[in-house]
Amino acid sequence: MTTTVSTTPYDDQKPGTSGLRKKVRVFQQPHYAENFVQSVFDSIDGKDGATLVIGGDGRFLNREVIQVAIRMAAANGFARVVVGQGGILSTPAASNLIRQRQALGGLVLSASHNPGGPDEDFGIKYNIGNGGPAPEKVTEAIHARTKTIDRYLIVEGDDIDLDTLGEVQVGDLTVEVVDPVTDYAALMETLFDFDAIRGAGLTMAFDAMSAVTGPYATEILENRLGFARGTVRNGTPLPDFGGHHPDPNLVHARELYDHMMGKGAPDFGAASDGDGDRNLIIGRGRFVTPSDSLAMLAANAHLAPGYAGGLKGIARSMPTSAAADRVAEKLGIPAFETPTGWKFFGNLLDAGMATICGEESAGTGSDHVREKDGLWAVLLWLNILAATGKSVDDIARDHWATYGRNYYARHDYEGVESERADALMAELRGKLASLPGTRFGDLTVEAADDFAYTDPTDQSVSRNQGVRILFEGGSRVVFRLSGTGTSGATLRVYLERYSADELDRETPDMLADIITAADDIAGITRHTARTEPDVIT
Ligand code: VG1
Ligand code: CO
Repeated sequence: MTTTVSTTPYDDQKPGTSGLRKKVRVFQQPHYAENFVQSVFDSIDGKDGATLVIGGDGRFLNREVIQVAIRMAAANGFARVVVGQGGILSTPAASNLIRQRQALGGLVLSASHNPGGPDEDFGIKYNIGNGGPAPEKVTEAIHARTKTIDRYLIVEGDDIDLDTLGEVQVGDLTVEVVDPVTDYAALMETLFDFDAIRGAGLTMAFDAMSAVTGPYATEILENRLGFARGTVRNGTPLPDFGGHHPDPNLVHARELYDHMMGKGAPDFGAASDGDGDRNLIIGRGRFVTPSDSLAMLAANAHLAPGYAGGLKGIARSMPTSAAADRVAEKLGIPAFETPTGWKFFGNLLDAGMATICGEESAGTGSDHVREKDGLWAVLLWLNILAATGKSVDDIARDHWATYGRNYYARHDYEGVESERADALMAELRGKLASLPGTRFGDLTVEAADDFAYTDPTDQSVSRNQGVRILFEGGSRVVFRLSGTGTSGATLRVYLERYSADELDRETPDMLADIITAADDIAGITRHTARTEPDVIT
């Protein structure tokens, strides 16, 4: 039954910030997906008799790759595959299932917030037994294997029925098709006070962006929490996300934003991304930046039953604003600053050093799973609104009055030629040592470095994680290149300015000087020929 198929390596299978992401057409090359999946299997021990979780965000190619991965899992010694019905599992639900089933790991098929369809993006990510993205030493081993791979193992056979719940055999492998929502919804009920949320009389709008959270949000928000039918918009997962970017930001979730800023807005608005791990939070008339959301959730988490005992620590990625650090300081708990990407939070969560983690890119989560979790953030916000009786705007204003406000924005320059983006970063790195003391307008550089992280649990070091320019007075700009794109380079410029007393200013005004300084320092226009970012979040 098991066939050994000869293959030759592809030279572009290096996992990025969150797994291997490429155009669908790249994945459709002969043996491309098989090579990567086999490289994963060749890089992990303990497959014999083990359980593997498989699921994805439902995008184009999801079902095809799942069928192949199941037959390869059978040929590589796994005893059981747990797969979401229809091939669907949100990233946080996959993380939960891996943990619940004590699986060896899982394959999460997604390109997250990137668009889907025959000409768009696909992705494969391996998660380890703690439910989280494989750490760098594992992704490096996988990458090394992709460069030498010469065969893969597969069981020949027909496609299995992914749409019927229950068990089927593929050779010696048992494939269990499970409801993708049940276990995840049960977990949410243990963390949050569903009765209080139900009883609070709140109204809301949730935009699932035609992506994976539709069925989760419909079950949890409408069926269990009693929000009105129609609260969940775009709730059916589509292989091409209806032709949109399933990226919950002010550009791609503009309709929700306009709704929340307009007359008759509900109390609370939220959206999630392609694979369900991101969240966008907008109260009536009040957008909350993801960095602020992390800080506000951490400051109020004790109001939800799952966090009533308090937090052990708060972790954020380096480009995320320091708002969360102020909360940690007040709570007397440690604050951690990690490189971009959820894989760096896993060890801190496993070690019980942090309870809540977050990124400026609309990712927030806790130790309940090992991925960021969009609906979790939505439910924690709802729990806080229900427990306090306050509006999102009240919570935000109270927070700033207590802690001061970190004005924050990210400017993305997309589709930049890779050579140009690399030249910009190289030039920047080359002049870091000379920057301290230099003035740009009214701003003076206090320190400049290339962020390196030493994991406090295993002392592993990750270098070149983004250039930080810190100005006197606490403002800063960070430059890094995206590790999730599939064509050209995306330059991300992260801008932050803290104010203890100016709490009600417009963000662009507060950041204007830093934006000018950023271009002076890095020569963005000179290198990229762009005068404006493509996306501001
Ligand atoms: C981006 C975000 C990062 C996030 C990653 C995966 O990475 O900046 O914070 O962890 O996407 O999120 P990059 O390298 O493009 O900046 V998701 O929702 O795509 O799994
Ligand atoms: Co995502």
